[in-house]
This record gives sequence, C-alpha cells and structure tokens, in this order.
Amino acid sequence: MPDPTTEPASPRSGIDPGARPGPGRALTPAIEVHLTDQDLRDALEADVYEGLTAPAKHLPPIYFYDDRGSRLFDEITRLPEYYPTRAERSILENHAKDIAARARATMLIELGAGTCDKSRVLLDALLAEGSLERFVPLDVSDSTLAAAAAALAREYPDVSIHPVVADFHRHLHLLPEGGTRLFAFLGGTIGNLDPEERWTFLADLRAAMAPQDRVLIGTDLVKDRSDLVHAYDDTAGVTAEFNRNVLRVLNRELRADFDPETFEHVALWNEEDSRIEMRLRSAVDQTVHIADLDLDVTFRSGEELLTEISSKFTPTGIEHELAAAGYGVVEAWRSDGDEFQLTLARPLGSHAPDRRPPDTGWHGNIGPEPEVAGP
Ligand code: SAH
Ligand code: AVI
Repeated sequence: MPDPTTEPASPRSGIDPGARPGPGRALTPAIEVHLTDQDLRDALEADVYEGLTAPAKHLPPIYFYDDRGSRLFDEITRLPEYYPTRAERSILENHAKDIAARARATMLIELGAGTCDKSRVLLDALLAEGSLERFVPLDVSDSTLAAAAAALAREYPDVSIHPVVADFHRHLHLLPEGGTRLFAFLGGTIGNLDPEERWTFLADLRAAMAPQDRVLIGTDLVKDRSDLVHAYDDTAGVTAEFNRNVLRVLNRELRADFDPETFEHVALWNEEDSRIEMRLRSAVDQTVHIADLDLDVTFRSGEELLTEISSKFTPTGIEHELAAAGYGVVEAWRSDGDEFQLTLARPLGSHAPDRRPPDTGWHGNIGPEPEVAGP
C-alpha cells in the first residue's frame, strides 16, 4: 500500500526503466504493476464506506499491509506464540526436494509473497532440480515487494526475478505464462478469505492454469483452541498493534480521526465457522470522522469491528474443496505436530467449473482422511 512516510524502492506506477532483464541483470528488478495507487484508493474508499456503514462493521484484511503493517507481520512470524510460519517452514525444509521433483517448474509464482523469506527454500530446491528460470513474487505491498526482489536478485543472480504488484483477487489472469509454473500460496493466507472468496480465488486460479502447472497451498489446521487464540493474542502485544494498524492506515489515507488506543484488540475462536476472528472493540462511545468520505461513523462502547478472519482447516476439508474447484491433490505434507499442511495440487479436466458448488467449506469433515505423507 502507498505510504508517504517511506520512499518506495521502486516506482509503483510502471516498469522500472532502470532495470535490465536477463542473466546478470541489474540489482533492482523491474516491477510489473497491475494495481495502481488510484485502483487501491478507489477500492479503499468503497470498502471502508461499505464496511463501516454495515450493521456489523467490518474491513477487509488487505489494508493491514502498508509498510508498517508488513513490518509488524514480519515481527509476528517470529513470536513464540505464532507457530504457523515455523511449522510451514519446517515442512518446506523437509519436503521442498520432493515438491520440486513433482512440480519441475520453470517458473515459481508466489501469491501474497511478502518478504519472500520461505520462498528461498523453494527456490533452492527448484534450482537443485535444475528446472527453475524465473521467480514471480506477487503482492499488494509495493515497498516490501521491491525490497524482497532486490535482495533476491543479489542472492539468485541466475534466476530472473520478476516482481508483480497486483491483487490476487483480481489479477490472476494477467500473470506471466509459459513453461511449467508452480503457484505458491503460503502462510495460510487462503484462510484470510471467506468460503465464497476462497472458491472464487481457486476457480480464477484454475482458469489461469495450464495442465502442466501445479499449485502449492499452505493451510493452518484446526487445533487446540487455546493455542489458536494465543497465536493471535501474543503477550508482547505485536498482533494487537498489527490489528490497530488498519486504523492508522485509514487516518493517513482517508484523513480519518481514529484514536487507535481507544480500540481493544480482540482475538476469538469461532467454533461454528472454524476460524479465528480478529476484531477491534471500541472502549468508549465515540464518533469517528472520515474526512475524505465525508462520513461520521458512530461506535457504541463495546461495539466491535471485524478486521480479519483466519480460517483453520481439516485435511479432508482441504481435499474436498480443491476437488470442487477442479483440482486433484498430488500430495500433502504436514508438520511434525500436525499444526500445518502444505498441499500440492494439479488442475483436473480441461477447464474450471463455472459455478459455485453447494456447501463446500474447507473445514468440513467429509469422507475419510486422505493419505498424507509423514514428516
Ligand atoms: N506469504 C508470506 C506473507 C503472508 S502475509 C508468508 O507466508 O509469510 C500476507 C501477504 O499477502 C502480505 O504480504 C500482504 O501484503 C499480501 N496480500 C494480502 N492481500 C492481498 C491481495 N488481495 N493481493 C495480493 N497480496 C495480498
Ligand atoms: C497472513 N495471514 C495468514 C496471517 C494469519 O495468521 O491469518 C495474518 C495474521 N493475523 C494476525 N496474525 C497473523
């Protein structure tokens, strides 16, 4: 997201003219931009107006990730309570060779790549496999992406690094084509989508995939409620700051006058929908003015604003919903303590299904548990 307090490492609104493609390329890779500042601004205005005038107030999680929000998320991944990053990394470290052998990808495309920390494990394995030519990290956060791409270009001089600023809800059909592609959607970010968004995302991706392409999806698994809640309510208060950061984004981008300190961080387990919900609870009766929308928003003391869902899945549910969206599971791997799963899937049939199948939640317990490779 645009952040006037920091100078982006690369221009957002077009291809960096200083970058040179090909082996031995310049250290600042060209950035392909499908999400301009104006697009993001239009979406922000529409989402904030809709979400804050709804009877149950809500905001989409995409707006957490300005420069500060991306840094806070990076801090979260190192917290003792936040197990998903460590669990996913351990699966990658144990099985990246196997993933690379099965995918044989010439191009790795990572959706919601962030700092690309874990991508390196996949890049190393695909290089060792001898197939990799190009890495395409995609993210909405331009400054994080630019910094990650510059570092990767230095570390992997033989790989063409091609960063893309885009929205994975809208721009999957615009991704680079050709060769054999491995799409990676790591971190459990698919859990931040509600069931309908997930199905649309999977169907859009399926439509963009060629028969030889594969997708690797990271999903957090259902587990003990207290471990889940602690992961989203750490003692150092980093997740609380990450949660409140969305209010700072609204203050800066839309000239709102939220006082973030008057909103308490809430992380609760919604058993019925199998998801953690992050909310911000107003500690007082208050009215917030959003100047750029010419909007006053009233909060009663105790009223909550839903800022993020983080769905937790079962292996069976994952397989079932992938099948419903036109994918077959190639193989799935779980972390030692069964906290997290990585699933490698391939497109089935000649094209994706064109309408939503009834009632397919990823957390549904339908049918027997599938075979999962051990750690
Ligand atoms: N994949 C990394 C980062 C996860 S954090 C990991 O596993 O650690 C989620 C990332 O998705 C952030 O970098 C955020 O900027 C990005 N993101 C969120 N919504 C997005 C969207 N709609 N389109 C593209 N990127 C998005
Ligand atoms: C990016 N995403 C998978 C994180 C999650 O766990 O849902 C975002 C996050 N929110 C709070 N902590 C981490």
